Amino acid sequence: MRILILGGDGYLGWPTAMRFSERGHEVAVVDNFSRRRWHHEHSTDSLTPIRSLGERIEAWRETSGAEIRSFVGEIEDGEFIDRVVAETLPEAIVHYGEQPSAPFSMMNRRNAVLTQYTNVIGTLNLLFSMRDRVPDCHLVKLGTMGEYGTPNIDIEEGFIEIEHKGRSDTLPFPKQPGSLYHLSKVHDSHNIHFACRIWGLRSTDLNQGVVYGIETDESIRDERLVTRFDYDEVFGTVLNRFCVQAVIGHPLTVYGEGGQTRGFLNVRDTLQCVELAVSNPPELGEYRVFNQFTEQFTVAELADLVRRSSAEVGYEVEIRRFPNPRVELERHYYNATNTKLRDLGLEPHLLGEELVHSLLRIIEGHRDRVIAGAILPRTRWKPGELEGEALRETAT
Ligand code: NAD
Ligand code: USQ
Repeated sequence: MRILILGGDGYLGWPTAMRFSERGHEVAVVDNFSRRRWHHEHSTDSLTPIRSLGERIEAWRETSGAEIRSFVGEIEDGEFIDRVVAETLPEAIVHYGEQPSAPFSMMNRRNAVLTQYTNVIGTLNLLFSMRDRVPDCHLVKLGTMGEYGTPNIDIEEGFIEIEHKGRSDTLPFPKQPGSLYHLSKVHDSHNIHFACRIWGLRSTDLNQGVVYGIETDESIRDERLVTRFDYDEVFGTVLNRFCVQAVIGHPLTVYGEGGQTRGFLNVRDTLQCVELAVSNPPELGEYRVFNQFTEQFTVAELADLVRRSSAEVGYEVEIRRFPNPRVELERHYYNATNTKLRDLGLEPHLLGEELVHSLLRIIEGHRDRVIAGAILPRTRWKPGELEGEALRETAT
């Protein structure tokens, strides 16, 4: 197949590009390097020393013999993305190319506007190009479990059957996201659903949970193929952060009570899920949603797992509760359905001490690159609210 990967220089996009290329597909990637730029602006960096996209592509060619084409530009530039779609005529588009951080989107007005503009307008431009250039193409769009928020009922996969005043219908599941980033994904979902209903496009919206891990089958073949790995308070996700904190002797930064529950998955399973979605496309006109995670954990459970696993390899780890910089429930009901990808054949890599050990080993190899000052939470959902409390920590 001809597959276009938007955000192909990112944490998930680069390993995905290699995976589809390895399977013999014709792969092209699009990126504007905004993730690299935002790190530069915040004086942070990936823990893993990632190569430029050009070097990665060359290393992949040497290792596998396969070519990956690249296009550098902004997806929200409608003419640019239209040219790329017209030139590559993809049969599937995997769309990772958005601003992915909740804290980044809550930092200030500029970042909030940038997040919603780049994410929502980027996807809208893409939908027009698909309508006009490749109406049969399958859009596999990365959404997020955070679109649903934490309702006090079971979370379904995109839609819920509702009975109301004696009548019933299947309608989009209610959305109550907790950040302006997560909200941008809700707007995307509405626009994509609209394009399927009105123009007859086809799409799979992958409501993905929090991803952890570094290695994939392709990235381990050559150190130049490694993907990025972030641990800073803006771009790092919770389990990746906890593992880096364990290695450098920083207390694990549990926000609030730590009872926040989320869906999680290994980066290897992200690749499996995206492959399953691409290989099993929906009908034209169909908009479907898969909840893409393999297990649910509370933040406190993850902290315990990291403490336990680290102790086994000689690290003494302290868990600390920090005043929660976010506005979110710290104790709540959470039960999300995730059967659709399993029905298609997903075989999860479950989280355990072995995985944490392997993460710790990889992190140890780069510990001299850790910027310790980037770890403490500084971005507040309500600026001013926790002023003066940032460093007042409660030992558990
Ligand atoms: P990432 O920032 O590493 O990757 C996104 C890539 O897209 C980056 O290389 C960035 O430079 C590029 N990009 C961003 N905006 C662009 C634009 N307007 N034009 C062109 N390129 C652009 O993030 P990631 O962690 O790989 O996440 C990929 C996608 O998956 C995102 O949409 C994110 O919201 C979603 N997601 C990620 C996670 C996770 O835990 N990492 C979980 C759920 C969903
Ligand atoms: N948390 C801590 N300590 C930390 C970091 C986070 O307690 O040091 C808590 C947060 O308060 C939150 C939970 O851990 O309750 C998850 O936070 P996170 O930063 O790991 O993840 P989140 O902000 O939700 O965003 C990440 C990705 C995003 C993706 C989302 C999937 O950055 O791109 O959409 O996970 S989901 O959470 O399912 O919406």
